[in-house]
Amino acid sequence: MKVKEKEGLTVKVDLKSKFTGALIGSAVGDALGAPVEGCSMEKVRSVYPEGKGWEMVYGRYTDDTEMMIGVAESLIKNKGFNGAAMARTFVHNYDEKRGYGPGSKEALKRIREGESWEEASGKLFGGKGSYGNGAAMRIAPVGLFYYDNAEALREIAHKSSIITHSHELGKEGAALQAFAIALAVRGQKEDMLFELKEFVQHDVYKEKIGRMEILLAKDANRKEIIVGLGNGEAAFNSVPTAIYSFLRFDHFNDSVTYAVSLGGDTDTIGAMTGAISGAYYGDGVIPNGWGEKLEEGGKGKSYIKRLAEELYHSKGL
Ligand code: R7I
Ligand code: MG
Ligand code: MG
Repeated sequence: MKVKEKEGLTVKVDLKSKFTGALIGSAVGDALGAPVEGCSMEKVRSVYPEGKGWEMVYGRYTDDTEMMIGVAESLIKNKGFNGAAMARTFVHNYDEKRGYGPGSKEALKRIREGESWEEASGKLFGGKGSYGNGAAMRIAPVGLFYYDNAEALREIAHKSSIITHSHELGKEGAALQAFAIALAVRGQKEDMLFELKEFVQHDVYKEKIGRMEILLAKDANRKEIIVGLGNGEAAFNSVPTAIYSFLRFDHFNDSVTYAVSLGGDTDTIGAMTGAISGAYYGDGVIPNGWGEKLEEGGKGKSYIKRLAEELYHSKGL
């Protein structure tokens, strides 16, 4: 149980609410960003006017959430990580209409045709594997399941990435996002950058965290964030942006709308910001209008909420 001091108020955010907040927050961020994925910052503004409370347009989630659901289902069913089982779950859940990245699509096709989950993705992109953000965007359940063990979290983030993303920078992006979620669960916002700096291993991410510190210290405008941190599909151009969007504000909706307002890979940066923010504030702060609009159906919001609760219970909590 975490007790958070804010503006003189003592707000209790219980762990179960943080687990739910992370998964629903991720789905909500994905659905909010989905209608404007690939748009410029200016185009986003024409769909979501500045200064007004944003309304969810459709509430339909994309590949980010479909894969996040697969990670959660597999961790719950197998009581932890099982690579072959997680890969099978991704293949089983795969719905092309959710808009998968080309690398993930190809890796899952190879697995479906019989290649091993450990090898299928390594042959992509000239033999180095993908550094896309597809492993990071779905990692929230790993951040929750291993929130109290940084080294297990790193190991499982890497292993679960390999199913589709075996490039070092794709794996590290997933581990960084998972660790940001773990720190958010633990209530560590003030020292998040310090902890992340200690955690990361690659210079590309070390440099991005350094830039984040500089950008947070001033009132940076959106262009500076896009140039300095990125808003693209590479993990190193989107995970740091999501962490920044969380750290810059004190409310779930401010962080998530800011992330989407940058344009570019809006569903994914929205999802990753929503996961960190939801893990920090709990599900109680997710705007009602957004939660209500989030799709239901077979694996919609009620199902995602149930997965969060099962993840929580599977930790023996
Ligand atoms: O990472 P991935 O699953 O894509 C996720 C994105 C998210 O925005 C989702 O919302 C969905 O729309 O797709 O798919 P990948 O194809 O593995 O990576 C995404 C993109 O990153 C690729 O299509 C490439 O443009 C780029 N990329 C690379 N480019 C050059 N060299 C990834 N790895 C490389 C690389 O090694
Ligand atoms: Mg997507
Ligand atoms: Mg995307």
